[in-house]
Amino acid sequence: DPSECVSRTHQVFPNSNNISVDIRMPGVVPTGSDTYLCTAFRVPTSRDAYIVDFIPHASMDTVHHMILFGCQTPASKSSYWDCGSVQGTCQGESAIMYAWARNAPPTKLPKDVGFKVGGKSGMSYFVLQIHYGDVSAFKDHHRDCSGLTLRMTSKPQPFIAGIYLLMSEDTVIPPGKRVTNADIACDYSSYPIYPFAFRTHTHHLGKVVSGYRIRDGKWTLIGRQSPQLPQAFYPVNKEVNVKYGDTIAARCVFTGEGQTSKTYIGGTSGDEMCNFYIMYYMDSRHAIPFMNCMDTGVKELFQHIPDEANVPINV
Ligand code: IYT
Ligand code: CU
Ligand code: CU
Repeated sequence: DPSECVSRTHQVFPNSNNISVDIRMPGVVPTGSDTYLCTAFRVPTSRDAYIVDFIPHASMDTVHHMILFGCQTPASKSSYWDCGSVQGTCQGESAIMYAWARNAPPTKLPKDVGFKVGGKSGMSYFVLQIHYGDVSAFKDHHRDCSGLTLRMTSKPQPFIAGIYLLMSEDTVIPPGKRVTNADIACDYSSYPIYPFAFRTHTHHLGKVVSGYRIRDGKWTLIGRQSPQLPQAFYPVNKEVNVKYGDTIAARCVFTGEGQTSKTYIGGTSGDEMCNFYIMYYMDSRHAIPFMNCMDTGVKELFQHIPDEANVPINV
């Protein structure tokens, strides 16, 4: 139905604090397999608003994954654009808020938790990125309107959702070498965060990615996953909080087997990335919506990483 094929804001109940926002591809026909398309939508309020739920609408046969970013300025002014290579998603900083991947359960925010957008949050636009995998389903030239519905409220939420991103900047994977680790660690020196979901991301050479909290020398798993499985946000293993004085650490295990040249960190599918994302909530009184860690940590620290972090997950 082409009438569903537009992004729009619904003021569902007059005089209520609630709105829902549809962010849809504007009836696109991806031209080749593995096309990344992006569309931008202005946050429909200049006041602070809170996203409390995400409802995915994706054609299962063609959409490989969807990611929602928040940013100040989208990379393009077009109704949609190719955001796979040259043109990215946002100009300047961007923050990931939601990821949907085929064959993975969708992420739910806990009660009383919302992502803060609009107002002074620095999030004026949503950018939706869709990775179209197999496009043979488009032989009939139908148009795709996959996307998300965001349920939003202007009512301040007790807890603010945020993302802590651990990423490696300088890993080099030698060709033929069976195992290369990318280690990342930072001391945590802010108000407590309560992780509830995690996401791993590498390209083809990643075998397993694990994230931990280290408190008094004891390593507690936040999440461990194969980056070759759908790269959605998965629920954390058990309740782990992170507070002032803890260390947050992650390891990506790569293999250089079958490669003929060195692999570096970079943006193409021939490059690699090592990312561990923690989705957390935090008391709104001192909330920090985005944090990241790019340090390699001290070598001695990783001598104590649990063995499971080195065990590849075969898929
Ligand atoms: C070099 C690298 O690892 N890039 C990652 C992490 C990253 C995410 C965001 C870096 C920046 C960001 O603003 I959001 I600077 C990366 O590009 N990861 C991809 C997506 O961009 C989210 C991924 O799928 O995790
Ligand atoms: Cu994908
Ligand atoms: Cu990547």
